[in-house]
Amino acid sequence: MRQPTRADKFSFGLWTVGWRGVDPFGEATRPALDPVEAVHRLAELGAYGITFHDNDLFPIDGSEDQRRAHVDRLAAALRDTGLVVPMVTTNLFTHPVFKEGGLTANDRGIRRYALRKVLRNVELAAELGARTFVLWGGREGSEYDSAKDVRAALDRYRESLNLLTQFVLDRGYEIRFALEPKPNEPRGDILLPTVGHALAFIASLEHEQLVGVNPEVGHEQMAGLNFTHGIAQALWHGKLFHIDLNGQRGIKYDQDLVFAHGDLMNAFSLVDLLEHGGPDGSPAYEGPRHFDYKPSRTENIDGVWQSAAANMRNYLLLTERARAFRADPEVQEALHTAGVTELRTPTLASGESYTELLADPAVADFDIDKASERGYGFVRLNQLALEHLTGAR
Ligand code: GLO
Ligand code: NI
Ligand code: NI
Ligand code: NI
Repeated sequence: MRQPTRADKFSFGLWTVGWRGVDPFGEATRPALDPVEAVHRLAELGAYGITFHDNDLFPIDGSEDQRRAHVDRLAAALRDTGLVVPMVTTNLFTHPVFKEGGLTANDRGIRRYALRKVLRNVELAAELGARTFVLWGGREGSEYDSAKDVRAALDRYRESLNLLTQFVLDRGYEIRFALEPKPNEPRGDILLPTVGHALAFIASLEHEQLVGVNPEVGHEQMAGLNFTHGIAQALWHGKLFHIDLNGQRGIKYDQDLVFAHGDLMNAFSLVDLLEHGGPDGSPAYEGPRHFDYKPSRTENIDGVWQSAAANMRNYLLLTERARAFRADPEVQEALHTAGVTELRTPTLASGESYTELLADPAVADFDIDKASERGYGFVRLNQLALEHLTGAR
């Protein structure tokens, strides 16, 4: 198995390897990690980029000089290693001021403060050459239905996105926004809970071409949804601007496991789609392969780097397995039997209207009993996938 290289476009949030293991029941199990150290270690492991929230780098209440010093230190580490910053994001969730929300907080003063915080960080994103700005609204939501006017909150969300997109247009920044859906945690219910909700919301925006989604494996799976299906629909809408890869085992708290350490079959179909779902088996997605995971609390710093490497290795392993799956003539034949390729043929003939469809005797006399006899061989197809996945073929 080959080692990851820059060309693979693997990126990591500074908050991932930097997570100290604080959870609702326990304190940190690891010391703080210097972002400069993280940049150097990730570069050695084969990553091409890092991403960060403003406050992964400098404190929320720091001075301008402090902020500059932290940014300059990071920029120097990027120069030393050649790593890039493809995406930047804002922390609108840690400080108590955001306990009731940021861009959609009931408190107007907090909303204005949050908007300014995002605008300032978009300036920083542009300075560092980032092309994507992610917004994860972890605190945008409620625990109690009567406590949040959801329609007013969506108005305020839209107002914010309209302002942000106008800002990048006016400034001439080449930045697009990506909304990251999540059903719950930390709020009881978060606004824009799934990819589908986010896509519908985006269609209502003034500059909707500048806004897409940043789906996370675990977030959709926390809602019991099929992540590969969500990604396919985001691609279909031309809205997959970024992705958060990790692992999740079923409907429970946000686990942020290493990529593929959750639903392995779904990870396989995801990589197959991303890497081979484009025209003629080319990649369907060209952006960063970004990991948003947490090194488990049980790990010391060695385990942190082992887990970082595991994310990339698993992605490459699955890419290789998916390639073998596609290249197997038996799989091609099974796909054909399953009708997977047949679905690409339009239902109507070219230029055909409902009048002709209604008048078509072949349709009127369609033998539904005979058609019901068809076996699709989906189980065999899935078994072939599993055998490639496990290296049995
Ligand atoms: C939390 C989210 C969070 C976002 C990050 C980027 O569950 O996944 O880590 O990805 O804030 O905006
Ligand atoms: Ni998450
Ligand atoms: Ni997560
Ligand atoms: Ni995420």
